[in-house]
Amino acid sequence: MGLISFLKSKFHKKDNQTEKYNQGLEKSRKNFSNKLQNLTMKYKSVNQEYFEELEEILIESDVGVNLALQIIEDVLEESKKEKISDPQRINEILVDKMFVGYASKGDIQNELTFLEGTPTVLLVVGVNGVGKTTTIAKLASRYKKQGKKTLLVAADTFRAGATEQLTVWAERLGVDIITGPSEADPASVAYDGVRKARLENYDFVIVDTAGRLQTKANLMAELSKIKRVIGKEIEEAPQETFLIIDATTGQNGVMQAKAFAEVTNLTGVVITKMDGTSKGGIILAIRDELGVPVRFIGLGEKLDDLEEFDLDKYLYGLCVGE
Ligand SMILES: Nc1nc2c(ncn2[C@@H]2O[C@H](COP(=O)(O)OP(=O)(O)O)[C@@H](O)[C@H]2O)c(=O)[nH]1
Ligand SMILES: [Mg+2]
Repeated sequence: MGLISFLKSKFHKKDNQTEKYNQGLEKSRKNFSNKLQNLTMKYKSVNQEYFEELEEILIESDVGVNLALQIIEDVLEESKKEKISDPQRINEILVDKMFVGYASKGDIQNELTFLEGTPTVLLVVGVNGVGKTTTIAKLASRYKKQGKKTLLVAADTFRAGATEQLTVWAERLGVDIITGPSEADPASVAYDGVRKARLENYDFVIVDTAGRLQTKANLMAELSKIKRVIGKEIEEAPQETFLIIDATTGQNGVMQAKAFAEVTNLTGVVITKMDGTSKGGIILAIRDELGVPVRFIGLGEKLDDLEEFDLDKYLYGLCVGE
């Protein structure tokens, strides 16, 4: 059984476990799956042009050129081996290969892990405007609901209003926050936060950063200083470093991801604003370029519009939906 049929039987219409994904991925689905359907209707049997058009559809969905070429090659190989020329079935193989493209890149791990007695420190990085602060609020809300004693740390002391924005979220969520004076050294605020977390037995600490990407050397210096001071308080911290990428920035987002991956050891990526793009293939591109798992995706501006990344739900939302 191909993946599409499997997903259709896995996600029954009645239960709403894919509702968020289906809604958030609506634009992407309209783009991707309509194009696939049109292509299927245009050709009775597949040929060279069919595969060229298929490759174009993948690239237009921001899957990335390298991965698109690879997926097409895999589909071609299997279709030859199995002697399949029906476009409908070729498209099913395509989705199988998209799955493999993601899954073969390593770990699939999403939820954070918490250990008794040591706070889990999450460092959040990414350029201005991608949705860092919003994602931090969403994560704080999620884990607070799970009973985790959560502390926010406003180490973005660079952008005017950033500390205030995080403070407003902290108040709304009813979680604690550590701030510093404006233009304070981000590392010193981070240090104060992690120290408080250790002394007062917090479970979860989320550190907001400015993520300035003027030069790689600067960024590297700033992030490694923050990491160093955090590590002084809690040896294994930060246990997690998430890069936030705005899906609507397309291949530019992929470039940012590569730049950050070069200067810091990322443990996950969060892709925001999936609801605002028609090019949902960016998840596959990021995974292909970085090998880092996509841990969560943002599907809207509201607090509960953050979902744990699930490859099955994602591919279902992109290709089938409702
Ligand atoms: N539609 C949509 N908007 C989002 C999402 N995540 C963040 N935003 C919006 O993106 C804008 C910038 O977010 P912010 O958290 O301030 O970005 P930061 O500069 O990286 O901290 C805000 O208007 C957010 O509401 C998302 O998943 N979907
Ligand atoms: Mg911010």
